[in-house]
Amino acid sequence: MKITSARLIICSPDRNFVTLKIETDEGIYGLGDATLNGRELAVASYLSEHVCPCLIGRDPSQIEDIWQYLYRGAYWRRGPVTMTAIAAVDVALWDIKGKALNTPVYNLLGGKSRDGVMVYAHANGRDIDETVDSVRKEMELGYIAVRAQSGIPGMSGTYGVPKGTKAYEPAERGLPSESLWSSERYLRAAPKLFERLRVELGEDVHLLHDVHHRLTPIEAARLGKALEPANLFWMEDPVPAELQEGFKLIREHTTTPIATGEVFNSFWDAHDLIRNQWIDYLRMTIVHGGGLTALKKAADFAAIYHVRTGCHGATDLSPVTMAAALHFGLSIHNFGVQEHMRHSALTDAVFPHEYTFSAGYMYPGDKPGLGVDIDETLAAKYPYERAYLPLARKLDGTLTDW
Ligand code: CS2
Ligand code: MG
Repeated sequence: MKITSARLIICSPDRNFVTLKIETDEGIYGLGDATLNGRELAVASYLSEHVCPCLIGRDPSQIEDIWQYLYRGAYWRRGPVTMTAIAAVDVALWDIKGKALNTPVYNLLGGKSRDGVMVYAHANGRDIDETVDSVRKEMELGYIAVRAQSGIPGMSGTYGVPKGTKAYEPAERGLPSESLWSSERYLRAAPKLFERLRVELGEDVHLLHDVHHRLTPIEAARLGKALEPANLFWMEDPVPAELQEGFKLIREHTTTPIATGEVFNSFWDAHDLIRNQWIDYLRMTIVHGGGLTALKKAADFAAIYHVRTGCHGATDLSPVTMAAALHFGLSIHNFGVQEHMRHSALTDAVFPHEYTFSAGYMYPGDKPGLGVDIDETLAAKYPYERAYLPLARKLDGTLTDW
């Protein structure tokens, strides 16, 4: 089998997606997600200008060799653009291999380790009352794990809470918007939210919370301690992770489990975090972390240190990544949880897929390959529109992490 073409399908059904389609001389094709929220065309250019020409004529079954060729051969290593591009090729090749061998991708990763993949949904509200109702709604839909994000008293808006009545979508058309942030007000409000959630909804539901990189280590330690009575499943991205050692300080003060890594693009971003057990869950995701080939290696290293996976799964990761994540989550032993921010009906129509949700778990289906496709005719009706993630400033105007 030989690769005969590798081309991009860029579309925007509600939000931007970049999809790589690799076709072969035996009529089998594979899909890879190449979406990097807010920087989509950078990855598209990296693929079309620098990667795709090198794929033509290659044997698509040589997944490991092609991964090494694209990683080492670039000379300039790592970074979100490079690793998202490599991930798109990698996932498309696993899709092709599954189709060629007439088996679902999870079978190529070691087979099923569990019946289904536990997922968590997003709940949010402008205040505690709305957020409690939102978590309750997700539980009524069948989720047994729910992330809760609430507005902060005295602040006009914050991460994770939609501005209008539409479902929360991180990227916004037009130039980046700016919002204000106050760690002091947040640190007063967050523990009250989870105290109320436990009183109203009980102990059984897994509650998660995303700090979204906005605190210092000692502030995160304070929050982790304050959240201990709520028994969170995890406190996510407590601090920016460039200083991996910063997590050591948090760890010394609290037993609230810690998850981080959705912005990681290489195992090396998590090396110290894992080998020192400074985290409990690795959020690095297939589309931004170099693909299934890379994530499998990262997960196997993490397993040695009792670290489990908790892959990122927001709407800015396409259904191709969702499918790949479910095959991955079904198979690896140290699976923790998979994020499931539901795509819109229009996005699901552009990306028909086999995966399903039932009673808190998702299932990738048993179709050969990933079990996801793209309707190119429908996709063409929704062209790319530049969009950005918001920025944040402290009350005194200092730019901070959004
Ligand atoms: C968030 C994301 O899902 C999460 O955990 O951190 O919504 C994140 O803000 C977006 O994926 C950024 O594109
Ligand atoms: Mg997050």
